Amino acid sequence: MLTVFSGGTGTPKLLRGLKELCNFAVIVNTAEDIWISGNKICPDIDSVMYSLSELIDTNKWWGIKEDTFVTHEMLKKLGYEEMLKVGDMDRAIHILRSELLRKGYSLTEATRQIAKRLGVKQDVLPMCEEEVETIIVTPYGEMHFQEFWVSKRGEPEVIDVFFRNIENAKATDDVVSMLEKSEVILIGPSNPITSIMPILEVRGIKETIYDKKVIAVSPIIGNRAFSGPAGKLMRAKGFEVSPLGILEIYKDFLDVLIVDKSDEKLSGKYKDIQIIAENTVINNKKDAIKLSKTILSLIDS
Ligand code: FO1
Repeated sequence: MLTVFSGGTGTPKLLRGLKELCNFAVIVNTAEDIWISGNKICPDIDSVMYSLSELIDTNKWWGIKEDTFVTHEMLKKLGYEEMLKVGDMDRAIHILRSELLRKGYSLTEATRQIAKRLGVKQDVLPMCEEEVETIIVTPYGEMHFQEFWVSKRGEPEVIDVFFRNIENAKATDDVVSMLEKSEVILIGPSNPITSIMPILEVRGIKETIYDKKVIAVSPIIGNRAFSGPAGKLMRAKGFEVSPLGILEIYKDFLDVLIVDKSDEKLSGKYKDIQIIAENTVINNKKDAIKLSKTILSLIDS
């Protein structure tokens, strides 16, 4: 079995290709989740589900394609400003999730039900049930990741990043049994600090991946993050912003790092880790399928 660790942007792009070629499960970051207007938004789970069901808005890589924002705009007219621009169809998913949670279902079960209703065939598993929050420490104080990224447009200087309540988070039974069944772990091209680190820090996850084949796709090309604030956050955590910085973060358990063709000079062996260069820029489904084929060839080798 192949299990993919995913955040909300880079990896869902890849999953859209991978799903055409094989079956897999996805363990998803929930540390960027936030309650807005009475509903729980799980941006990364939703982007994974929307990508796997072809509902994703491929312009923004969050939300549902052709969504409208009637409720969001009406709330604004009423003087109530939501932190995130929530689409109407997207909000329907948040309402259903929150109702299931209020009825006592776990986030794992609520996600399973919603994914099934959206026609998703793969197992999409939240990393844990406990509420964990990515907090960005800035000169203006501490703020939730969404406040930093959306309200403040990722502009404040980042002093530190931490995951509130991670010490109480433990892998769910579903995550544990999926990891037991998995021979290969794929760490997608997601932000290593805010998307992948929370997954690795959930008790019971990192411990289980040392004896598996772990393949990662670098979200950093040259000295720049492909998208989002990965570069800024890596720097704040003391890592070099380069594929080698990614290697440094994952080196304890990594077997293969896929870097972009433009970083071909890095290919070869670094300690025990194989570095392979491939086109990692995903502009469309064809790119996603091509990169997925390379990944699958590495699994078989
Ligand atoms: N990102 C934005 O930059 N602006 C938004 O208004 C916004 C709304 C939003 C609503 C639902 C959702 O699931 C995601 C949303 N995002 C928005 C994306 C989100 O802030 C982040 O890109 C992810 O958390 C990164 O993984």
